[in-house]
Amino acid sequence: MQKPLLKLLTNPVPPPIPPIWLMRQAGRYLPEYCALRSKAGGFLNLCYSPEMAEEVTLQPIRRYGFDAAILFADILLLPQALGQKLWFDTGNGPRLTPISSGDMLNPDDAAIHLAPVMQTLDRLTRSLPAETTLIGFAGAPWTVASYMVAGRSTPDQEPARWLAINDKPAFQSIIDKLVAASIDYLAAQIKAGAEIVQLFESWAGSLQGADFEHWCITPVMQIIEGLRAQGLKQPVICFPRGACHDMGDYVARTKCQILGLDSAMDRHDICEKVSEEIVLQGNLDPQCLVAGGAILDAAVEAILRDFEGRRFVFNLGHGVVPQTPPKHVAQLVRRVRQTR
Ligand code: 1CP
Repeated sequence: MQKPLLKLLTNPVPPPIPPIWLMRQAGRYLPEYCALRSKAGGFLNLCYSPEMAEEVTLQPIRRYGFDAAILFADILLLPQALGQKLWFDTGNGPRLTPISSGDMLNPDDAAIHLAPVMQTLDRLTRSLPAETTLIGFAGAPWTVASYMVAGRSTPDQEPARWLAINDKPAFQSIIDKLVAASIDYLAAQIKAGAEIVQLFESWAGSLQGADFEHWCITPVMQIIEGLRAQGLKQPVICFPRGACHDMGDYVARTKCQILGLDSAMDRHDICEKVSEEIVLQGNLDPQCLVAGGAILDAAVEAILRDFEGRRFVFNLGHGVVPQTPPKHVAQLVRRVRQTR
């Protein structure tokens, strides 16, 4: 039997039941994740231990039987592999020593640094159920650079926007290093067993017009081109969260195969603008998953109705939030898989 998610990509006819997986399906809403994280003594220890990262990736698959497992890692492991200091302060999210130029990055030891991630994928190819697709990922360069320049999470990516405007060559040198390193990183993930890769552009919403084209579209296009140039044909999911750009143009230029939609994107508009060759993914509001009950059922129903006749992957519009009751996730999966 072909895996449902991979079958969706090769078959032009939409299946009666869409495949389902969730961004951040592993994480703090699961008690078994919290238990292992405290045993590991920190989030990064989890990411760099192939045994524990494998276990955390499998936890939501055991509970819910999702159609895809996403590698347990983080978009900020790549800057760390390029020599930037990274740590996680409990409660405060990621911290890095800020950089202002690509000269401060060194790709020489990146592959050695990231070898445990490849071991996690290799283990997963053997431990996942036969029907589950394995997804690898990286952050898109603009999003990753926004953390590298600010040294932390920022609501509007001001430090990165400032550098991009005031010293464009310096910011370009960071983006160029990230493009090259992301191609190598994703190619290695594919060789280690990832069957699809997702590029997370979580901060697409802070740029528009020519800036969006230059810092969001071009680098993502270069990464996908770089993978194809190596003969790697695995599908790529792009998730440009909050983008105000025309999504028809975005998919045509990046040449992604799957487009991830955030919860604010208008499903009717997207269905009109994006070619039917492109598989859509999304876009349940994670807050509906916190609410559960009739609110959740109605939101799921609306998505199934709006995407009827389209090839799509059921997912959220952003990651599962820590306050989500695990039983609401079970309700969601049951509802999506219930024959209509
Ligand atoms: O246990 C903890 O406290 C750590 C919380 C956590 C987790 C579970 C972080 C820190 N990262 C992750 C895992 C993770 N991150 C995965 C794999 C797990 C899965 O999806 O099931 C993935 C794909 C990511 C990707 C990621 N990391 C993104 C893109 C998606 C998004 O959420 O927009 C981003 C922006 C990050 C940076 C990051 N890492 C961690 C946090 C809390 C953040 C976000 C910081 C911010 O809000 O700006």
